[in-house]
Amino acid sequence: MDYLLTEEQIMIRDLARQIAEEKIVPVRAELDETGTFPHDIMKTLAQSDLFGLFIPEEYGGLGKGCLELAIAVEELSRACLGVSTTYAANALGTYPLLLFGSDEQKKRYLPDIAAGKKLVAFGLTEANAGSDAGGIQTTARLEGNEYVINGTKQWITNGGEAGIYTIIGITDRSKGPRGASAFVVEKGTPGFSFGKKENKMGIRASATTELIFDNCRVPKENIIGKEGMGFVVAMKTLDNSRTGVGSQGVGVAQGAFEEAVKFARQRVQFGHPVITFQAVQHMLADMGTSIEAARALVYAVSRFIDAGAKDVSKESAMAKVFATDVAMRVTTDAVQVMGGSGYMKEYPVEKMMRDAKILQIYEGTNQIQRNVIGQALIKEAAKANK
Ligand code: COS
Repeated sequence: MDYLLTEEQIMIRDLARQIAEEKIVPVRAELDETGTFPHDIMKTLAQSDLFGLFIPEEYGGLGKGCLELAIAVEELSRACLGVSTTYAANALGTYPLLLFGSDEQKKRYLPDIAAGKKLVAFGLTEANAGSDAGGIQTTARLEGNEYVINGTKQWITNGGEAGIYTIIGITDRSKGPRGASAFVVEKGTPGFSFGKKENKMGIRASATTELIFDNCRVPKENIIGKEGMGFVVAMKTLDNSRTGVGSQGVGVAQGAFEEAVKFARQRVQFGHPVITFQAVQHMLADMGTSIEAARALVYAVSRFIDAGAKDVSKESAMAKVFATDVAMRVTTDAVQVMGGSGYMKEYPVEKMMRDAKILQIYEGTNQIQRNVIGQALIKEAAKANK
């Protein structure tokens, strides 16, 4: 379908696609097998200015929006979700600074992020605070001119690899979620270390670690926004980034779909290529249709955000839940269309199916997304009744 992309957006798509095909496809199986972080690919993305896409020009970026980011993420995801997770988590970690950072913080951090010199990670999740994001235990206590941070963050994408971390800690426990605050912490700060690297089912090229804060002192200027705004910083960050997870879903589904079509044209059974059988055609028809619907929703919500919409919780949750459920279904069906071959590591779809699963879990499970949508519908209905 023609999404009426501008010439610039088409250029971004083509550039990301070229990098994906030339640099990612040849190594994705090995990165997956060995769980190796894609340093060289990150360098290529940096040299191509793709880290600066969504960062304002005044801070060294290209000043583009959510749609351009979605287009780039989709293309990288079409090749390898492990690589695209590393890239997309960088945007997730940067949003707190972009949305709530002071001009000073932006000047200090954004140019290096835009240049790809430093990766970013976002630290909200903890052992006992996943879906229940308000339940975090990490504390940040003000002592003189410094905050002293204590606690452990869990399952943090880009942990250990990133130079900059935006994290949420409790500054006033008595206030519940309103007692949380956001901070920026640099790698190398005394008292800040990393736990074990997780051994994951999928997205194995991406790094996932604990962040351990043991009396880690940061200047009080490292607070993002004001004390007590941490929960809102986290939620608004996720509101912006969840469409990006949707675009990961579109990309991996597209990659798996193309593999399934290619295979079905070549594989002969009962004297005919299996694509000539209606049973296979119907599966492919459903896969292609749902990918197009997911892409249309992700692009529409991205454009809505880029147009300056203020409250996008419901729409971004819709894009995330729809496109990632499509990704799981399509990658599973791609394995099915390819039968025994699809199940073997010789073909990329078994990896795509393993990779796709995380999309229904991270940045808020798909059950949480449905809660967010449900709460928004209740609010809208109450408003309409007034
Ligand atoms: N934007 C601004 N404020 C928001 C918000 C949003 N999108 N969502 C919630 N808030 C505010 C609420 O208005 C409320 O503020 P007040 O106490 O001032 O009224 C506060 O935050 C708490 O909201 P709520 O009562 O809805 O919180 P719950 O404890 O019920 O938890 C959340 C609901 C939103 C935390 C849950 O649905 C969620 O998103 N969980 C998933 C978290 C996640 O994505 N984890 C992945 C980690 S990062 S990869």
